[in-house]
Amino acid sequence: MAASNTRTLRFVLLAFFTIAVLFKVYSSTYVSTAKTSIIPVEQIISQQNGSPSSPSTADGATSPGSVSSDQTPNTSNSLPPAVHSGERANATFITLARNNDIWEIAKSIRQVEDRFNRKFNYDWVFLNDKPFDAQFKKITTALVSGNTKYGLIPKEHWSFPDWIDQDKAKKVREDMAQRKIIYGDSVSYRHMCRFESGFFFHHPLLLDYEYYWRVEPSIELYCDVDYDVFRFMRDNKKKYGFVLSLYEYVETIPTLWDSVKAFMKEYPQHIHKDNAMAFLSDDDGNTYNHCHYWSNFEVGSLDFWRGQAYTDFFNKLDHDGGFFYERWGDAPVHSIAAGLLMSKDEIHFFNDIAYYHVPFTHCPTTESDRIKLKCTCNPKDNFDWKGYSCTSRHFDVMGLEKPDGYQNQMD
Ligand SMILES: Nc1nc2c(ncn2[C@@H]2O[C@H](COP(=O)(O)OP(=O)(O)OP(=O)(O)O)[C@@H](O)[C@H]2O)c(=O)[nH]1
Ligand SMILES: [Mg+2]
Repeated sequence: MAASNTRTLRFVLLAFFTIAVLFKVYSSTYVSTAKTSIIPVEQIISQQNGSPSSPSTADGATSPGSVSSDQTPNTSNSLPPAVHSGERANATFITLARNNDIWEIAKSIRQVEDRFNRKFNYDWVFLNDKPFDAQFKKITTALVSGNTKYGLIPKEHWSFPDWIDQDKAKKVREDMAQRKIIYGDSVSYRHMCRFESGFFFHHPLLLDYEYYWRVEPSIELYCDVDYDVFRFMRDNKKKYGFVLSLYEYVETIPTLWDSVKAFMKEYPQHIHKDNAMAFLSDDDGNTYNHCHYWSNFEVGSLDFWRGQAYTDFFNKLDHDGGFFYERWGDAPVHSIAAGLLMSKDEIHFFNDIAYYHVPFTHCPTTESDRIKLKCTCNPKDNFDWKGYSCTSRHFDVMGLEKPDGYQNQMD
């Protein structure tokens, strides 16, 4: 009997406690998140501060709005809006991938979305030389905040053109395999480089867009990007944006510069009078110094690649055959075109987009930038000022002042 009374009392107390908690929660002020869940304001602020919702003063009393010196406030009004308001540019992300790249591209997308695109909701176009499977589409559609589009690359953009001597190309691959040149024996890598050099911007899914941001599998983004990168390009008349630059393997492009010189002779009207030749050559165009912007990250103008100057440039290179008789990469091809056919002011270094693609990292040099942008990269990993990077040269050519402390990151 006594045990039964105790159980009843416990039940009544538990019910009373539950009702009291529910009343307290529902009488709080609510904030609606982007999805349908509702979270009390105090809880949000507490989560952002990483501290209790009512910070206490030195004497233990609570004082709303004040924070003790051992805590680090991050007031909610310093955070960007969840969805950026205002006009957007006509732009899309672009990824070339295979179905089995799904989990590596999923990681890349998640980072781009978290750091940038969840605020802007730009579209994402996926291209493949084979049809994308249902799993690839399902996972990527779930991750991207804008529309996703999936395109098959036409055969003529991913095959040997009829003027290529297949036997000669095969011998080159065998020779490069023996010399252990990276991807030297690969046919598909060559199709990929030729496609990225000459065709992705002609794909029907891209014809209506003006700007693109290229994203590869397995990349990392280390800082918040709170402004509209595409509108920056448009409003500042930029046509090519990069984050890393370096020297190309000489063995993969022995005659590329010969073709470029022949192009310059044939089409002098396409060479911009305010070009960035000094980034590409140390002797005013006689020889190539092998500097190039690393094209696995690019933000650029699709209209530039579709224009007459670049069309003539690519056709010349394509007919010379170096995509197959050597192993010309899209990075030097794009970079040489940007350096010669654009005004140098149209090329932009995105210092504030911290990025990793194996094996190189771009991390902003200046600590205040890294703090402001909530970066997670180790500044020691920054490749910008190392000996094998061309970014220092880019700064010199553009007349840009190098950031304080860059000398400390040279080795
Ligand atoms: N559809 C398709 N995509 C490819 C193929 N080969 C490469 N890609 C894509 O083309 C881009 C460049 O290829 P990667 O293999 O990353 O080449 P890389 O960046 O020079 O070399 P890694 O150091 O291996 O990353 C990536 O987005 C790949 O997913 C292919 O045969 N088919
Ligand atoms: Mg890659």
